[in-house]
Amino acid sequence: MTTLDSDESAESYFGTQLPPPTLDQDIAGVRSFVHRQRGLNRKVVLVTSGGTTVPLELNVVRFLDNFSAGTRGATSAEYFLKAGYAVIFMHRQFSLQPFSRHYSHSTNPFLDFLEIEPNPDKSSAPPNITVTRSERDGLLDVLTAYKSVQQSGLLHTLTFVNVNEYLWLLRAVSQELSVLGRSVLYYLAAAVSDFFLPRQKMSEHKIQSGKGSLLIEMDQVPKILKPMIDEWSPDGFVVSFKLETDPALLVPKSRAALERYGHHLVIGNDLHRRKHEVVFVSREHQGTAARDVGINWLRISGDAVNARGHPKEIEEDIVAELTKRHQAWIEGPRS
Ligand code: 9Z3
Repeated sequence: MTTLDSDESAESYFGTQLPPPTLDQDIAGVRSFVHRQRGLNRKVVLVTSGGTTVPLELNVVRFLDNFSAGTRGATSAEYFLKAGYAVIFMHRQFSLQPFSRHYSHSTNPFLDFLEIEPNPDKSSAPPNITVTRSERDGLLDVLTAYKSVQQSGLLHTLTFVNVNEYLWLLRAVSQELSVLGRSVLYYLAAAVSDFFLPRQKMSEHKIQSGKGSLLIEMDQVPKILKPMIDEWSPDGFVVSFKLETDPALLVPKSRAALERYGHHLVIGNDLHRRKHEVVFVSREHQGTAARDVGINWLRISGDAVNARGHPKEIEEDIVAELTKRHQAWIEGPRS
């Protein structure tokens, strides 16, 4: 297989794979959101979240998927909103979302917190629905934050399912966001497939069995961080995530990503320890040699609680650190 230079491979990808049918509509929505936030002089973060699928057929019956539930992205989006950012939340359809994530149907079903009580005024009137006493404070916190974000229009949501939709959207959204210059932060937490099946190689209809084993050769997904940083949004503050399952690879691979793309920060996380430990890999000083790299671990203990006495989420500390670094980038020297 020939390895293409990353810009070239991104260009050839977009030259051969079709855009999703809703792209223009999505771009128009992002454009007006960005325009509003720009007028208000607000910082904007693009949070990508959840996993991409890789369809195996044009009339898709089967696809490859990955484990990501979108917890990192949905949780971080809440902390960015709390920090005063406007958020574009680009997520896998049906993955976790800010606020509603607290009452996910599988881990915390909201129907279990509701009670039916007879209407005390009129026996013929429909009963009232109330919230279980022990859940009220928690729900009130979440609901208050949710309503306030809705009212202020600070959250814009976009969805993708497959890796092709993700790539087209990321390119278009980062091009739209580039007008914000340094005020934009990219927080790329989606779990993006490394391989895909180009439409030219896909079977039109459901792959039939009966011919023995199935062999599929996939192409490499273009490394789009490079054109994103060099061309689409050169002034943005870009944070990517690196996921590994072998702890020995985490720092070297995060470092290699930083050196390869020349962006601001790679946050490395191990699959099994990701809720308690991440590593920040960044250049000590912007513009310095790639070998002058800072490695900073961020850890929380399993029983840590936040200011309200709820279990602490590592995203709170990740976002606090990022907002500081982003501000320093905004105020830093222009090259
Ligand atoms: C991450 O590493 C995220 O932190 C997780 C979050 C996917 C682990 P959950 O959604 O999990 O909370 O369940 N995201 C980036 C993963 C990724 O695809 N990175 C690419 C790579 O590792 C580089 S962009 O090569």
